[in-house]
Amino acid sequence: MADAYDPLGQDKSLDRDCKTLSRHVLEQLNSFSPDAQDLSALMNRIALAAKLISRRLSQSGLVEGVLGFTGDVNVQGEEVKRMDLYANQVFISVFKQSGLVCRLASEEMEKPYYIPENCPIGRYTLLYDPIDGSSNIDINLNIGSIFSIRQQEGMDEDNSASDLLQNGRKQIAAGYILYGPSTMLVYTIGTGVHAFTLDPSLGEFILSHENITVPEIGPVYSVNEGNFWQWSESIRDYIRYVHRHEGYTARYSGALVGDFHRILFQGGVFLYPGTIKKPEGKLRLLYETAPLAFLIEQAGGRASTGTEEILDAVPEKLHARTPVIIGSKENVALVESFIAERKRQEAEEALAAK
Ligand code: AHM
Ligand code: MG
Repeated sequence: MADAYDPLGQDKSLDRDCKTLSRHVLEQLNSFSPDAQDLSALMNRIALAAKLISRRLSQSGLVEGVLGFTGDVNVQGEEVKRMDLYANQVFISVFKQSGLVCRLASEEMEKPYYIPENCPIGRYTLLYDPIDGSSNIDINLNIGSIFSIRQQEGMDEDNSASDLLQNGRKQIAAGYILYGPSTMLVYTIGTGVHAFTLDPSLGEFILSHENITVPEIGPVYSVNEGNFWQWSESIRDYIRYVHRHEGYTARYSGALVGDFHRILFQGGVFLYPGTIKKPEGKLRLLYETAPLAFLIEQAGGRASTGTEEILDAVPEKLHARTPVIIGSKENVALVESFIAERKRQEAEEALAAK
């Protein structure tokens, strides 16, 4: 029906443009309580970090000192890129004086970073991977940032952050930012998974996909097959299976966020299993696999280490790694079935050898 105040019927597109991230969080929680306001403000800050990183990336080929290595090696033993450091610093700067976050922990910092002025009132810890898929930075391919928010449960004198060594079910929010053809922010606060797209003309993330569900099964398997001879026999069995059966296709970009994003929308499975050199795999639990596990469970999928749900895994240290099998329920179960079958065979062989 025509509206005297909206004769051109523009309400719909205006409504869409007003679905910003902070408003969405409050709507999801259906509350204006202090906790809801905090979460909304936290997500707003993360969006600001995303915009700053996105802006720098969009000009990276033209500006001196943005691309390339710093010459340093981080706590993970990996060479640090300039963008890794910049993005790490962006999150710190954005959360300084926020009054919200007392402590940040990231892939690029050996120990958590405290913001003492926030600690009397800051009730949250932010865990993050500032740039995921660093090898893609210098060649202008997709990269991401991953984040996770936990309640701060105490403050250690020794800076060990032992309260963080708890399972992923302690997360109150998690998500990622994908710097692709457009910049997208995908998040959950335990009420489904929602995606926002950055509108550069507005400088705002606008809701683009609400209540995303991952298909029960999908065609994609995403894994670095260059590690084939480094894997256990069970993972090789699975890969041989997908090679010999129709309906599977491989996709691997070298950036977890991009590969995960494809699977979230189209179904399939991403794997980073343990290797001979790295029995726990490459990816870190607290700020890479646990946040994505929270998202995939909220979207109706699964994330497993091969022996337990990722969200149940308890890290032994801040930078603990874990093997990961994540995606559509049926695809994850298929990989697990090969792991279980090998285990059964090994147990039988051990029994026979007695
Ligand atoms: P990064 O956070 O240092 O970039 O490392 C994580 C990345 C993931 O994005 C990606 O899935 C994986 O490492 C790729 O590793 P590989 O080159 O061993 O396949
Ligand atoms: Mg990473």
